[in-house]
Amino acid sequence: SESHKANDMGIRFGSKINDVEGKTPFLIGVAGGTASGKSTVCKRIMEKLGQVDMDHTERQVVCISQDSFYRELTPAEKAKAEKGLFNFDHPDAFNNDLILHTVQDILAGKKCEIPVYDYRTNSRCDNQFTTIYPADVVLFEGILVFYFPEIRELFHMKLFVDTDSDTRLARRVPRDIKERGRDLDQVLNQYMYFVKPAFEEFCSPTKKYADVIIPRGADNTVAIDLIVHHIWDILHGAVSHKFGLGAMSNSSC
Ligand code: UZR
Ligand code: MG
Repeated sequence: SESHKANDMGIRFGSKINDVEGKTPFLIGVAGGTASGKSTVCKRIMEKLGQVDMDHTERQVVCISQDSFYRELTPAEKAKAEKGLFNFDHPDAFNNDLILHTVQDILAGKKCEIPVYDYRTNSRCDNQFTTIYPADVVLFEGILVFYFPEIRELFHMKLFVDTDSDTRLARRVPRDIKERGRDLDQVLNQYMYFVKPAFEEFCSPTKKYADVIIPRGADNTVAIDLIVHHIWDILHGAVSHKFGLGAMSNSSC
């Protein structure tokens, strides 16, 4: 069909990744507070673009998480982390150079290796990496993906998942206990001392950089449908975007 034809720039939706190596993917940043539904929004976008059940070597929409880029802690910081006294919601908790270089590689259409992080030990898994293959669309989600201007300005589209703080806390508590091996006191203390203040200081102010704010998160099917349609149009060259992946040249942006 017409919509599956390659556009002027050679973006072929439905072709193998080997064909897109070296091409700039459409890069989407997804920010928002902890447990706002960032991962779920990304999953929905991937599902709606029809990519989820594909093998990773064929898939053309990939999602990566800022959580994979937590930096190695010093022994003193590790001791603090064990007592719940390390601030994992601060921009300095991440290896931001690695984030920048990885995003630059992704934009260059290169295959990259991403560290694997273990929340139970608050550290990187030794010698474990996830391979990210070149794709047409890359989603990068995390609480602070819009914090540093050098990284922020690399996104072609910026989404902010805006979910009420009480809803986020209500989701965060069972998740930390079940999936991340914490106890209730530790979770609530960490939330009060670090997570909430850091959200207000570092994450919430980045909402102003978003192109689209998604109220309520993944429940907001209308917003997700609109975004997916827009991505689809860009991939098929119906709409231009500022980095010139689209086919139309007479756009105002
Ligand atoms: P999302 N986090 C941990 O709990 N432990 C770690 O070792 C590393 C990170 C938490 C971090 C942040 N904060 O709020 C959350 N704390 O992971 C971000 N405390 O993940 O975006 O999925 O909520
Ligand atoms: Mg997450």
